[in-house]
Amino acid sequence: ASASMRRALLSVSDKSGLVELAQGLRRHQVELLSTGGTYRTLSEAGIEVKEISEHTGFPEILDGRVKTLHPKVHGGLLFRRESSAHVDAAREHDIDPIDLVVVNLYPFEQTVARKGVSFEAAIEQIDIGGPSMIRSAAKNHAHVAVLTDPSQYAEFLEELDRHGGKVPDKLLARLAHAAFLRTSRYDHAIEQYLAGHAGEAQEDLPLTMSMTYGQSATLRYGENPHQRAALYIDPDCLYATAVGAEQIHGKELSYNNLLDLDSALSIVREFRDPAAVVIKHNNPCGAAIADSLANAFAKAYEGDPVSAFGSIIGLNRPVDQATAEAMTEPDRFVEAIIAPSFEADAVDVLTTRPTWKKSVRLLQAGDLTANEDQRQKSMRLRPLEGGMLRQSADVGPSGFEQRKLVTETAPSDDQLKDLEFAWTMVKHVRSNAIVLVKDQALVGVGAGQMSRVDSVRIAIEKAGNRAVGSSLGSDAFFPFRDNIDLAAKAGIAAIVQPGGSKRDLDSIQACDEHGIAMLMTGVRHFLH
Ligand code: 93A
Repeated sequence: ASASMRRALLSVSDKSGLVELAQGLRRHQVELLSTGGTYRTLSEAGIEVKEISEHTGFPEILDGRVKTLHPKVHGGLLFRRESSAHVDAAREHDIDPIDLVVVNLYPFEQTVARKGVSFEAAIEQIDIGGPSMIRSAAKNHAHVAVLTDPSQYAEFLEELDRHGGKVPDKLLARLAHAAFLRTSRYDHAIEQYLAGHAGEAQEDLPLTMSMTYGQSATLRYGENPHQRAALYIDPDCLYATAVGAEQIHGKELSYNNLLDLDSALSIVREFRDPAAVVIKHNNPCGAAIADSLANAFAKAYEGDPVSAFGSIIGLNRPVDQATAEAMTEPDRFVEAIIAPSFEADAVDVLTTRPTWKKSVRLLQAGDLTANEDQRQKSMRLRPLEGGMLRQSADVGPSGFEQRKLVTETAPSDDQLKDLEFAWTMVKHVRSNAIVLVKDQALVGVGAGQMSRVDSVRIAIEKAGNRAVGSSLGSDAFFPFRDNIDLAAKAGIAAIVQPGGSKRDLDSIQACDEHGIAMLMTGVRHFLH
């Protein structure tokens, strides 16, 4: 089925493409109605068009605040063409059908984005008549078409030509969806502006929320192939993210790729020095900082080369050729790489090496430091069955700056660097989290265990003989001294942890017995 286009109402603020569209409609003998400014543009172009005030018999009043808010407009859009009662009512009240609405709205978003715009000027840009027509037309999309953006005009005319002046149902349905997406975004922009004006947005961490995430992509599947999944992007997020990154090469991203890429980026952006991280199942299995990106990558990969197979790599510098060479060494397999950008030489290496999977996904995230203040205020969502948790992101001061030495032994300068690195990394490992660090590289990780001592044991096992002289970070306090005793046996030299256990003194005493240096930060960094 389809709808015939006999009468159209055009009322647009953005007049681009308007004349061409009107000419196309006239070719199909569509009668054109129009509001003041739009009418002028069309008649000046020599197009036959009637003013809406002539059609309704009611003038535009109140400086244009009321121009199309009339029963002859909304009746003409809303009556059901297949209902004899509706058709009779329309006839009785002299209401002619309107089959197409072409409306784009007063530029509210652009107006409030400008500096120094007065509140009164912003309010005047709240379009009332336009969204009303868009909504009426979209509700009655069984019979009525609605265009809300010049980018839709060309396809619409092509379809009209192809179907002899009619619009197929499928297109009507798509246009109706686009229409409500447009009005919902428009209202969201007004809501955000008024929230700011009313002082609501002044809160540091607003706990009110509006969900305006547009569906950006349907994913092939979710965590597992039998799960359906989609990705949504926050259009208001201005800082560099994995979901906002530009994919310049490789296979389609999967649900699990996106999870890992998100973790990878959140880790490497912590460091000012060249940094690399290797992610598997949302935990880092390798990470390092160094004097160059290539060296950072090599150190990170060496952290756990077995786990690194099929990993996601994060880097905090533009990827250069040397780093690309290091990544593509034989027997290395990487699923995806995210970095601020890729140099042309690096892309060349990463996409043509014969021994390397050419389907590797390359993602350019852009400047990792831009709009950091927005990131600092950002919130994280976590779905629950039948509900949702929301909290501010763990992005503030880590606590390392307020660390206290609690043992007789103090860390050496090198150990202090490793402790700081460990403290940064442990924030990004699922709890209970233990990391071991040597020479500013991750050498052992214990993640996601139900008892802390098991995480210590796993981290030590992963590190092997690299545990000797390493520094340990723990995301929360040690409940018992057994953790320290295990660490001492493995040769661990220094520890950083929040402290706060009833038995802190036991742990401190254990450190003193073993000659281990320990810092307490006072800040816990659970991550579940
Ligand atoms: O002030 S309004 O909310 N009142 C109305 O009745 C109305 N009807 C259409 N704004 C209204 N419009 C808007 O006028 C349209 O959405 C469009 O953006 C604009 C087109 O005006 P003109 O044709 O005079 O340039």
